[in-house]
Amino acid sequence: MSSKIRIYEIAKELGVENSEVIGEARELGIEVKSHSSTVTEEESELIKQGVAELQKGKDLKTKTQKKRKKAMEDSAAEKKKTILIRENTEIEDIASQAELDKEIIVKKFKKAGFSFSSDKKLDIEEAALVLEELGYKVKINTAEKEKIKEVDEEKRKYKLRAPVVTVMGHVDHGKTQLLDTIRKTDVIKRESGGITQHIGASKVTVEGKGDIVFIDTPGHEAFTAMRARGAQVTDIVVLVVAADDGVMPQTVEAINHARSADVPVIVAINKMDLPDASAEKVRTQLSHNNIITEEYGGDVISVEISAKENKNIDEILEMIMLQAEMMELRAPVDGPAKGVVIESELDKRIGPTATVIITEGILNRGDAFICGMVAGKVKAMADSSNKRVKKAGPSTPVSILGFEDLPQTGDKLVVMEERTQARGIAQERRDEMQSAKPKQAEKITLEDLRKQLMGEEKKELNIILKTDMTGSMEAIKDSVMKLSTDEVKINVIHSGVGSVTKKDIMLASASDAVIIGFNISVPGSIKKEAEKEGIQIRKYRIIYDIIEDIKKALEGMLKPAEEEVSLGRAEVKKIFKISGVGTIAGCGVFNGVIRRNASARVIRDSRIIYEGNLAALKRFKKDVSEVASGYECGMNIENFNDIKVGDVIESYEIRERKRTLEEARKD
Ligand SMILES: Nc1nc2c(ncn2[C@@H]2O[C@H](COP(=O)(O)OP(=O)(O)OP(=O)(O)O)[C@@H](O)[C@H]2O)c(=O)[nH]1
Ligand SMILES: [Mg+2]
Repeated sequence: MSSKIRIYEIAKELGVENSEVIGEARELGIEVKSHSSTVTEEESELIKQGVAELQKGKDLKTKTQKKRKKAMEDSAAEKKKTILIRENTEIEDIASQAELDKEIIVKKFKKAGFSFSSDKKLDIEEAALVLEELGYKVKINTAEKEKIKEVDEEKRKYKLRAPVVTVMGHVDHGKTQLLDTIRKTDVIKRESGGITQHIGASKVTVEGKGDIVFIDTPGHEAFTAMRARGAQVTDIVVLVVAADDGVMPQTVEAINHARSADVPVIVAINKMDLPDASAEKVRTQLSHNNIITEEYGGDVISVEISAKENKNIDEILEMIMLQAEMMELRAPVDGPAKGVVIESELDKRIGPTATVIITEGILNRGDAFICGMVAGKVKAMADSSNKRVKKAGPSTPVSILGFEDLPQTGDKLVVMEERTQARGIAQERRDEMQSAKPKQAEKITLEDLRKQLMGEEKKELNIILKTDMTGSMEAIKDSVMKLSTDEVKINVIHSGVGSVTKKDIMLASASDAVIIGFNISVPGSIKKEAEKEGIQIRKYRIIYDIIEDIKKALEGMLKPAEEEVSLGRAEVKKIFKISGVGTIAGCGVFNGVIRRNASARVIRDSRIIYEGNLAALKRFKKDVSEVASGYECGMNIENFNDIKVGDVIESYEIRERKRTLEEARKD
């Protein structure tokens, strides 16, 4: 007799699941119960053959899938052979030109060994390499290449430059106070509500040691983007932590920004003058966030200071200088000047201005430049103490006048030989933006569609936002959008820097929007226009107030929560059957009140057996609206006659209660 073989032995030998072997055996008409069932040697051979055939089929399937995918990629490449790229092209842009999924491109990048984050800007070489591998031809925006003068990096003259130091930390921990003390200024006093809502740069000379450029950032949670930008242009982060408050959410956020920008951190443990200050506690908390100070055996410098009482301020300056020396920060002083916009605003009298930190070369009055999508010529420049200057070299923050339009924060400024060239590039970049735009507007998610079909469209609050500066616009937009929930949505349908215009009113009127103005004034004629159109213009000076007000408005739009409130209970003592009326329950109220118009339920042995309304509530044959605890009454329940002695009748109401946004988010 041939030996018996168990199912799991076959599965193991073939490297497949037991279930597959069992399935195949049954297909062949061999009776098996489980993986430990046995089959004969011949049967085993038959099963093995069957499973092997199946496997082949599967492989074929995945191969076809792979082929199909490749064909898709190829045909996309075929259709659109040339892709236009330029310096700092975004992955989105390439994906849309290539008509490929963003993920495919991201994967290729990773495979090619480039570090990658989704908002990464690509340089020309990287983008070209990957696209060519995907079968595309690449056209570099030659127009730009020719116009932006090539510089021979090797021949440039490099000089030491001042460190750019960004001060970060939680709200109210003393960042502005520290800078005020260092600069001997009084910026805090001029701030609305005593909080920083803009990014500000200033150059400070430390006697006998050199210059430092400080960037003050806001600590309020709304300003994440501003802090992130602060970290990007910086060489060193000074993390201010109040010793009485310790490490707080925006302290942690600041640590993360510093880490992702890969810049060294110096910790200023502030407010050491306060009685409940504990530097130890701060250091321990920091160590939990991977900031290990020297005292704890790490390499992060920490200095205990009091910004208010001017204690140890020299020491922190010295530490910054030391750190900077170690970093040997250099920048070329020849070649076309470059810079980064850290803030921009629209001044009614003088037009658009921007604060730019120069990163390379020397910017001169009269220089033509391109900055993001805006061309310009330096008409005037002022340093951080508002003194007019003719030149500005690396690591100098200057406010520049002469932009043809408002640049965005983060835009890069590059000096050009001719203003016409700059205008040409600006035009090209704007055109490109325009052609990319409508595609985005068409995007409608399945979710939206489903909701529309089901007639449960979201409630929406449309907002037009006008602010004094681009940075605050971004911060407000971000934090306001975050307030949206599944039920109520906020649309910032338009945002801009500068005062409210007639166009804004028209837009608000057409789209039923509220206009929000931040740190701007509204001319009388516009106010009248708004009144005529029935448009609300709400003005604010502090970002918290905007968020609070919008929260309230949204909460008003939420569907109220329904809550059951128990009013009282009665026990059934006697039953009367009255023909034509039904069953009347003679009850004693033992808790709260029974109300005629409230809902009622019948409870028997702790189980609800009926819910409905009262048809009648009587005391001594008289109809009453309610009966209080301690009294007897007669009740007739609508459409329910199966009442028994011992049942409990509960009177209850459903009340509506306003929900908060937090609740709505959890629901
Ligand atoms: N006792 C004491 N108070 C301080 C010290 N430093 C700052 N303060 C006070 O703390 C409060 C907040 O200081 P700011 O400098 O405005 O704080 P900030 O970190 O710039 O705050 P945001 O810009 O809103 O993030 C002010 O009332 C300061 O006077 C200090 O060393 N000791
Ligand atoms: Mg501040």
